[in-house]
Amino acid sequence: MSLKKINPIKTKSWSKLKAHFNEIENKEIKDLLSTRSNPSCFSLGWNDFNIDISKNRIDNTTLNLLLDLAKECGLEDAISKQFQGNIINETEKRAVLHTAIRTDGNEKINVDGLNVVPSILETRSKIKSFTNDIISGNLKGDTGKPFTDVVNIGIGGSDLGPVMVVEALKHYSSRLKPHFVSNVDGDHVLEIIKDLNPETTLFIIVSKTFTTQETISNANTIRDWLVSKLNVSAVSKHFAAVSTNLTEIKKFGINQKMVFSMNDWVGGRFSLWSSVGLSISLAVGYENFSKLLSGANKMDKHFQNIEFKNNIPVVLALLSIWYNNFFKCETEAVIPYTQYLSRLPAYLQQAIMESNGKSIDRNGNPVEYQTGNIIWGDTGTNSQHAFFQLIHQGTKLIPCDFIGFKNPLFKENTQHNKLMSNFFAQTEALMMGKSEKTVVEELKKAGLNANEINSLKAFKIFNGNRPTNTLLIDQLSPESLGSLIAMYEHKIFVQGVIWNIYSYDQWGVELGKQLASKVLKEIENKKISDHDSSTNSLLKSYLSN
Ligand code: G6Q
Repeated sequence: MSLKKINPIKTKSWSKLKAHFNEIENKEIKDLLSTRSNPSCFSLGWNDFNIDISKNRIDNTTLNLLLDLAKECGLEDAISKQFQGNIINETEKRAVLHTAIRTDGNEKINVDGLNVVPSILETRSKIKSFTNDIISGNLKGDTGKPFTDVVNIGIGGSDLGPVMVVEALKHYSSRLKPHFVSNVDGDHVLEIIKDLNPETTLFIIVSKTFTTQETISNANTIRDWLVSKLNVSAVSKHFAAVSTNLTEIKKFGINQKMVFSMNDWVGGRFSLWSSVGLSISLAVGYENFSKLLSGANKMDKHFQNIEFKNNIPVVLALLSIWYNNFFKCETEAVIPYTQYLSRLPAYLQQAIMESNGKSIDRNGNPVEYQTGNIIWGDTGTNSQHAFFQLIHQGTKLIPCDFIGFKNPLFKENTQHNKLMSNFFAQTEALMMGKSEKTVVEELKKAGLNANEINSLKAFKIFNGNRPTNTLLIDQLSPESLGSLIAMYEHKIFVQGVIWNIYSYDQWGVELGKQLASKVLKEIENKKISDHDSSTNSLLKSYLSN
């Protein structure tokens, strides 16, 4: 059964939200804070997550109307269809079950009438023994030496999730050193392998299709390098593969024991929980990988079972729609206050923008409203010294997620209070701003005369009223990270359901790929065919090199 097709802007709640927006548009968050009838609605506690949404341009009515919108758009039905394995990715005719691969094993999940849980657990146990064998040194390279380095060869969904998680969980590292090769840029792969010892390096080719140009080119380059350094029989000991394409894996020369399967009901950008996460398991050990899955599974249960008003992904998604569709915000920023999450914004860019960057609705018609948010961000405090100027005083309204942790990871860390004081201060400053009166007082105190104050004050005023969500979590652990990622995954789905689009396909990445293969042939044959005048002249210039 497919998802319902409901045009959100034709719903009663949308009309009410429009009228309500006119009332609230110019209100100040700091005033709304004191007038809200039920302040506890603006704070969502769950496990070790404490999510404060009170610094938003909303009141109780806004929240209620947004919750009505979710109901009117059939969200409840959509969630159960997703978890039941219905074909909700209709344009690719697939179920969407990344949630199944982090099952706690106590449920039955049917795809085409077959319970897939046993095979999920089987793959997991293969990941576990492989990980343990590599880390313990039981499985060795061609010359009998234990592996020291692991290189993940993949791109897009077969790279961004693993690379983000491995960086995020660096504190929990195993003895193996992880590396990631993704770009078809040959310099990228050569830069990475130049310092590696072929005798002690394991390569994992991660490609659902095993036809992706970037991944296969990098894998071939690395295989040639390995063969030149060792010998052709080393390939079967130094390469593992994660894919659905068993025929191509065999042709590459990979040993069956080193092959990990994938399912077509797990989309690339949601696949880090599957054998695509093999590099995560190797980098942090299977126990930690398993905790990551369990944290995600807990968030899945929260998302499935908790009423919408206390449902974290649902509420965050609705707030995002509020800003995107009513305030007409173009972008959202994600600012983690931990260096370990430096890759989170890039990961979310794919997850969010590839999923909801759509302009055709589920009826096949062009949408009449804005979809897909543009996501960007970087870690605090670094970003404070970079782009925060624009968030504080620029002309654009940019809702931000601030993600912080109560406890640091190093016991010896004496700087955590400094980090977190910035975390709290920034959201307060964004909301409160700084009034003309305060600016003038400060300038007077600093000894400026009236003329100087008059010419300077406008530049020093902060209008404030800039919305933020604060996500305060006990500690960055495999489990809390799993929950955090799953939270964003579900937020994406909720928005897609309400926008009446298909979040789980990605046709928009095809056109450029097709053209690139045509252009490559032309470059190789040194014969340019009929492009537009701009592309023709650029290609001529490239070929004249
Ligand atoms: C993600 C996309 C895409 C995909 C890559 C790699 O949802 O489908 O990013 O993951 O194009 O594809 P392969 O795993 O097939 O190489």
